[in-house]
Amino acid sequence: MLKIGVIGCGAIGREHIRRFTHMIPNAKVVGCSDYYPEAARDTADRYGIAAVYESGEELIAASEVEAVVITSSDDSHAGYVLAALRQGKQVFCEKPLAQSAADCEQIIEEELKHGRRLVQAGFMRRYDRGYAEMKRVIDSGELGAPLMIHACHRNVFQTEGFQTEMGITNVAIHELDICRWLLDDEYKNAQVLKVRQSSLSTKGYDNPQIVLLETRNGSRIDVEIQVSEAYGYDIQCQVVCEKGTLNLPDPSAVTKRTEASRSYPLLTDWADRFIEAYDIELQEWVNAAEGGELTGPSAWDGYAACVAADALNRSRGTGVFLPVEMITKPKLYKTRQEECGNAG
Ligand code: ISE
Repeated sequence: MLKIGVIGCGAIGREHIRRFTHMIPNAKVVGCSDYYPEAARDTADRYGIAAVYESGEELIAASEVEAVVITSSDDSHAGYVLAALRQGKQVFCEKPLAQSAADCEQIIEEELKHGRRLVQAGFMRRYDRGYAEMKRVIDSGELGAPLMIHACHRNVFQTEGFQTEMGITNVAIHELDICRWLLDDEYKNAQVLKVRQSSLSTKGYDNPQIVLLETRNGSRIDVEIQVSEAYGYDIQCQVVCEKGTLNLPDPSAVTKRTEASRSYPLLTDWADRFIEAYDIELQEWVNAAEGGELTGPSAWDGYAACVAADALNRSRGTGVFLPVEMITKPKLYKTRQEECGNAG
């Protein structure tokens, strides 16, 4: 049984606590904390959590907490991951791993001291059945080399305080991870463009934005980012390969035919769209953490996405592509194939 402490009892934190409590037999949430103490107390009452800690740091240091889950605000992630690593504790951190590549480098440095992986980054899309099948087909080579990705990330709503840069660090970060994973490639150049703005979106941040990427192998990626006020929560991804294309399936829904039309409803909330992916992700993390050997997205993956995010945010308004420059990949994060001398 993995004894977990959860830092951050907002929407995603409570969702994960619900999973650990009701769906994952080998997990137990033994403590929680939140910036707003009453949120932590309410959550503890609701899910029968024994301990409420005054701060994330206190939770991390508590002897009954074996593994830490970080679901607090994005800007607090890196500090908590570092604190958990300093205690030698396993940590699952929601995306983004940090707000900058520099912070991710510190995390990597700290993790390397342990000589084994303790950090998993919450890139749940890798556990979505649609993306997983796309990855399987690409890797099989059946369609030849992947040449391009066209993707869309359309949102209905963002919480108070959302800013233009978060369109990259909080929203497009999913595509920054999933595209390099699908292509098994790293980014070379990145640029974000401001396009004609939606008159429906008047909260002071850029909306929409277009993310353009070039990979080291020369694949091109375009991602349309609508951070809010879209018609629904709509995630699209098309991979164009030499011999065919792959499209991410929509979640299943009943089709209605009536009055000379055919329709089916779309979701509006990301937590519903990826509900199954989150379930699988957390069950696999608990199993792996119990076994002591993590296999999910690593601190390196969190870093790679943040390096691209940094370049994108720096490129805003310049009209040019900026290079995406990464440090050398430490051995800890290399696949067997990379260790034998191939790309990486
Ligand atoms: C949220 O934090 C997510 O992770 C969602 O997947 C994303 O679509 C949403 O825009 C983010 O705010």
